[in-house]
Amino acid sequence: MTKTPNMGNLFGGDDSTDHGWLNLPKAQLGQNPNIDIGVMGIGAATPYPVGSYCMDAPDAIRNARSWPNILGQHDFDLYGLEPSGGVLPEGVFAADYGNLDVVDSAAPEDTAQNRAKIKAAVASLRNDDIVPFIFGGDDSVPIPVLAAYEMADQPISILQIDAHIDWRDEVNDEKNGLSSNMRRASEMDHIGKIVQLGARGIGSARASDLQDALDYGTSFHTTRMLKENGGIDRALADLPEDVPVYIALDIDSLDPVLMPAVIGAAQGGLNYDHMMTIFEGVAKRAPIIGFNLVEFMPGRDINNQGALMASRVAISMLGLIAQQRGG
Ligand SMILES: [Mn+2]
Repeated sequence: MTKTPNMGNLFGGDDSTDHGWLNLPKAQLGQNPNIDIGVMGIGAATPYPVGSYCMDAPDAIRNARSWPNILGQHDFDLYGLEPSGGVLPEGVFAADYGNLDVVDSAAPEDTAQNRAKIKAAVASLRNDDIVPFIFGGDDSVPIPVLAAYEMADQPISILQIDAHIDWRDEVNDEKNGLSSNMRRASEMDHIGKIVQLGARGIGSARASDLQDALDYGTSFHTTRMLKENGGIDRALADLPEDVPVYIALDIDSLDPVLMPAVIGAAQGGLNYDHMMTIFEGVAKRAPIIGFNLVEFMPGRDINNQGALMASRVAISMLGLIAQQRGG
């Protein structure tokens, strides 16, 4: 079998996992209080009985781009034609906290333990004033992550970007699964405004789920609305200005042609430029206090295309959070 080198290998990178994402330094919880942004892989939280099909996503994203000094090179997407020192402004530090030791099991005692571990890990980052930057895992991961924001000084906002609204109360009696994350979030006292972008297609919600979300006060902007002239600006105007916001990104919000590596492919999705416009808009509007990228499924990837896209989208968010922390 011929081994095809990825672009990182051409420039001296390697596929091993003993470097952090983008060659970031590795760190351990509670030991690096001077870090601004903490990357962490969380492969599972509360899988449905089918199992956690995204368990290998964090390492696939790490390995998509790993050549030395990648973060020190000019990024045209983030800085345009203004020569920059790289993705992370001077004096802003990110580190990779590795993969949390969660288990791929749908047994209630195991999922309860996963959720407890996730909540504790995210709380530890927050305790050190580190912005959690999470690679899932399926879309059940944000539930315990968001639970860890309970000590927030004020109710926080959520910006969800997803083809699916995730307001099911339960699926076969499981209330903490990937279809229920926004409903569970809405029940948390420390969650305020929820703005949900990118809904489209069939299979995401029953009419009663959508009605419950509207009754809660969720602002929805479907993918078709976002693609209208001024649609992204109108969507972000629904986000309370200067209120800390958590960004819950399901990578299936992207069009499946661009992001094939998902289980819930829905036609007519966003492209990378839409995503950049959304990211830059939210970064201008409110402090970003957490981010997750979930539902990337390496088993469905084609020629590493999805891994490269997930990595690129994440680099953009990393750079924008870093700009906020540096500014
Ligand atoms: Mn989804």
